[in-house]
Amino acid sequence: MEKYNHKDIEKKWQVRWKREKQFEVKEDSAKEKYYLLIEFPYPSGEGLHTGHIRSYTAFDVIARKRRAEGFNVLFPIGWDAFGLPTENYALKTGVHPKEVTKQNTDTYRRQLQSIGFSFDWSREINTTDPQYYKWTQWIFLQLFKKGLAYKATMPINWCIDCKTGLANEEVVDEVCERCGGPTEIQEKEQWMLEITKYADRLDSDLDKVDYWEPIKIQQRNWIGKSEGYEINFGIKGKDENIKIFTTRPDTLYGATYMVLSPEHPLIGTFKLEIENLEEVKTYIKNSKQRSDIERTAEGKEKTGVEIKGIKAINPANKEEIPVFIADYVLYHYGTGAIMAVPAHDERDFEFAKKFGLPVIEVISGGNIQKEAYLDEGKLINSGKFNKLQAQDAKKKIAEFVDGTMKITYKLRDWIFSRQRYWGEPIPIIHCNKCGIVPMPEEELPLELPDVEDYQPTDTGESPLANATKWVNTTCPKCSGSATRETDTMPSWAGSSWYYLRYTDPHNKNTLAGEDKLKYWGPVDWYNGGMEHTTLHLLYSRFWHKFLYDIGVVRTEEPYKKRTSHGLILAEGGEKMSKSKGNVVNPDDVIKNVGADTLRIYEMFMGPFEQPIAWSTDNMVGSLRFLEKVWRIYDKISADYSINTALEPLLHRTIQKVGSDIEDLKFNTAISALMIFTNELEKCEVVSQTAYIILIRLLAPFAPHITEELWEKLGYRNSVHLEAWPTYDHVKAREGSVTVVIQVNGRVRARLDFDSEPSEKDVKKQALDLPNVDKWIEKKVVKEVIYIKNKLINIVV
Ligand code: ANZ
Ligand code: ZN
Repeated sequence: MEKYNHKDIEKKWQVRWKREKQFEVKEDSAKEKYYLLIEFPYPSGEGLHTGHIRSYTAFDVIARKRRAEGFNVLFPIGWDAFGLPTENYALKTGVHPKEVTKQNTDTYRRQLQSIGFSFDWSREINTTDPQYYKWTQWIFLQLFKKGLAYKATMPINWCIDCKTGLANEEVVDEVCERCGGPTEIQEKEQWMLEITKYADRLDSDLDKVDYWEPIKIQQRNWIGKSEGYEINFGIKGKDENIKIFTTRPDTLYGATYMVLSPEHPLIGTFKLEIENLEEVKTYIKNSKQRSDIERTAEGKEKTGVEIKGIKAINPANKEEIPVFIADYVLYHYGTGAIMAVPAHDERDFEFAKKFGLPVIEVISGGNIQKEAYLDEGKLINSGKFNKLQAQDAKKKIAEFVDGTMKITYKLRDWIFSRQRYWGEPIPIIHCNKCGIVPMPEEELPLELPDVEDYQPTDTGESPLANATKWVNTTCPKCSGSATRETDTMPSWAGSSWYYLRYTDPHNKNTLAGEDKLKYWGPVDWYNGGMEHTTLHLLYSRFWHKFLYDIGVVRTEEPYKKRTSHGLILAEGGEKMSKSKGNVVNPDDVIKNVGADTLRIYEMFMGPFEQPIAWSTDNMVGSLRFLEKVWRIYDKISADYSINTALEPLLHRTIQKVGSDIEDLKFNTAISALMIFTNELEKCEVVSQTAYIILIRLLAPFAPHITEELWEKLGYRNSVHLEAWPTYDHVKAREGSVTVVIQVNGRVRARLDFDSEPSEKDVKKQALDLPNVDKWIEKKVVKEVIYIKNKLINIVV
């Protein structure tokens, strides 16, 4: 046979699959559906990243396996195309963002097609298409009508370079997530979405979904549910109270001072009584420039000012305690005020040391001379509550001082305005007479006007404000003259519901037909970047729950299962970046070694969930593997009786490749295929049956070469329409050995070996097992008795 020529083969099949619309799907009630989703890419100017290819290949493998298992598989793709990078690039080059987006999506489409992904291209969507964002705007209007979208003046994070407001989630380590530039706090009128209304469900419904554990943990931490009590502290000589939120009412007798956040309204109320008002005011002014993250950073030097002339009363022991303002207390958490217990809280401890405040130990067990004691223990110095366990004292002390149980969340409302051009216009009209008026739904989409100048402004207004013709309109209510909202939506808007549109992408009457949503929903498996856990994933769960509440979707959660992939780094382990010149261009790789080799290499390079560095040297191994598979074709024979010795390995390979794919262990699945291929290569002739199985198992990973070989084998149908191979449990275990492991004659574990193990191997592996180690612990191993292929007894 001729040499393996990836270029011709890949071209040939890509053309044919497209012509035959092989991966387009329709609803089919006779078949069970499976909806697989990968995060749609942001079409950047750099083109497709090797990292995209890693996760897309992985899920293309799963999509192909599911089809082979008989499912009706929806595996769509589209473009998340609004956003700052495109706009910034457009500003730099003078090309309109619309044109930039078109160029970029064309490149991405060509690149994705050159890798042979089995996407249903007839369902391609683009968030910047007015026919798409019509429905993004429609959802916004529903949120507005239910009171979940509101306008408020808020101190927000402002990116100085991008000249736009950012959500809290978009500021990472004090810099703008998009441009890496500095951010500051500015007071701005903003559209907000009340995601906090859903905080409780977003937290508790995590119990109902199958998300990878680190993803659940990260979401839970971000939502930050906290159960505690609100307790009132009196103010000496006044009727007012200071309400605090605490999770530790058991430490109430140790509260030696109080702290108000600088924004706390009580400071205004007591203006006349405060003896050092100037000092207090200066402190408040300075704290405005610090973000919440900065203010609460661990180990940050504590600052604050005592409010002189005001004293609070500890409700437990009626003692007078001083009141401070300090920026380590946040206004938007709890009640914006705390009781400070330096003996048992680290921040309070640091603050008390600095300001020479008393530290009273109320939970025994620590060394409060040195540090705050955070753990459990018995109460001391706490009047009639002494000797109680801290846990048990919580409720009792809270009740004693009339505290009320309270659940708070760290989650804040979603800042939904951006002062930039390249986003969905917010469909709201401002009328002098009627106020804020929603646009009539029939008039959607509200298209982005084609302006000449979309440069961000220095006034903090969106560039749309200059599009006078577009801005000036009439009020839908009173027909008087009115103006349009000029802020646009953040790029997280379009991605919050895109998975719904894929089910019915061309629908003109609704965001997706009810029957389609019913058939395809919910997404069965969704994979994406860990960096999207607190942004996109949380936002889209929120929108989905809202759509559920208004009867648009039928499930409470959008995604049944969620996993994440590791990043691909440049050779040497650094991040790939244009400025470092270390970006691997997939086009070059495909030209040199082919898409199938690229796919195999990216699946083989390392554990899927871990970051891994690119290595062009290692990629050659993947090419050699495919060449080997190709060459074995010349050895096949129709004789079924040969290679019987390989039968157990064949069944084990089917078993392992199948289960490894489900566990996202693509690297070990490929290594199993390599082992099997090497064994076939050693045979002088290879039975067609064995070869066919190899091709079918390899097909999801390397779709082109396997399709070509399939055709050569004489099949008319695509290999990708074949059923997934099955295996025989008994045969898979043939020749394998199970050794029972005893410690002092008691069975503690078992070890499985594919073939007869050496005595040394058994001993080593047995002693390494945690369940065996536990029984040996620090005892001396006196004797190890081994009965070949059956049993090992460790005597201690
Ligand atoms: C007294 C106390 C004693 C506290 C102690 C802790 C330990 P989580 O679990 O994160 O909800 N706190 C309350 N409101 C705050 C605010 N606006 N800014 C900064 N800190 C605030 O933390 C709850 C605890 O954080 C509360 O319980 C309060 O300090 C503090 F030994 O009250 B604690
Ligand atoms: Zn009006």
